[in-house]
Amino acid sequence: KKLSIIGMPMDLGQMRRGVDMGPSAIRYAGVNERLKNLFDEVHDLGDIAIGRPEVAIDAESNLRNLDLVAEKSQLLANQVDQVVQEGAFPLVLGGDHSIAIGTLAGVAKHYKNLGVIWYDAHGDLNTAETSPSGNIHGMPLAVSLGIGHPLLTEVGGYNPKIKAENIVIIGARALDDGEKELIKEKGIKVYTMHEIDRLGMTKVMEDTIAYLKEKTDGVHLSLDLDGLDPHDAPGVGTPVNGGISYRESHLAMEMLAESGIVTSAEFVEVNPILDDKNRTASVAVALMGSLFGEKLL
Ligand code: DIR
Ligand code: MN
Ligand code: MN
Ligand code: MN
Repeated sequence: KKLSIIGMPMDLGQMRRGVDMGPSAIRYAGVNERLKNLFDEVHDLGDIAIGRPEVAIDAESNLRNLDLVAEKSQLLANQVDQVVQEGAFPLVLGGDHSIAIGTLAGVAKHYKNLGVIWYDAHGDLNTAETSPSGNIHGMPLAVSLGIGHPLLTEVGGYNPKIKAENIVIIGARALDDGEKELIKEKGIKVYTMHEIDRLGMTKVMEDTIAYLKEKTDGVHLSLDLDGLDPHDAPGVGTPVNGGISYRESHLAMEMLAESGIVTSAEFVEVNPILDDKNRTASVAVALMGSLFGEKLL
């Protein structure tokens, strides 16, 4: 089993500076050392070149950094595509959540029915019309469904990447009105914090795994650190109280490891400037350990 780590130091999908340092923070927290015993080979491919581009709002669509996000997403898509082609597991380190546009564009072409687990306080199902912020990090799940600006939906050269019935959102507690409508219209499966409190994470993950296992041929885990409670993961740009705990998150990762369904992953929104002594990056690395099969005993 081979793992390829790709850094995507892009902060163009939102307004808080610092999330471009996420890949550095996660490497500093020891991702390579932590995962090297869980794979036969671990290759750190370094970072996608983002540079220091000048930021700009697209006047026509009101999307922040539209052209840049589209252009940089294509670079990530190409790299991820190559990793999957080589038979390695792609692990992408963000960056804000807009990077999922590129990750999914690179992964989904290799699957007929890619499942997606969206672990997040938010739905990331906005479009230019429904977005309260114009920030593309609030849109990647919609974009991957083929809903959004064509410059974004066409990344990778095909569209859509995924189907609504193959998505499971876990941890939602801050959905915008347009996102709620889209969830209902498309029948997207969502475990909000209410269901997590009520059913427990064990049941939520059992159901998620059973739901995806029967109809997908691969599963991408897109883990936004703001899915966790800000007490456990303070270094994020848009924290929301009442989130998933550290232990519940480990349990979720351990159950995914046991299931063997996950075929690609990304950990996003780690912002070391907003963090408390790199704790959020450390949480990300610990969760990766569980996702890839670390055992307590
Ligand atoms: C909000 C925030 N729904 C937006 N989204 C975030 O700007 O669209 N996603 N923070 O993770
Ligand atoms: Mn920057
Ligand atoms: Mn997100
Ligand atoms: Mn979020």
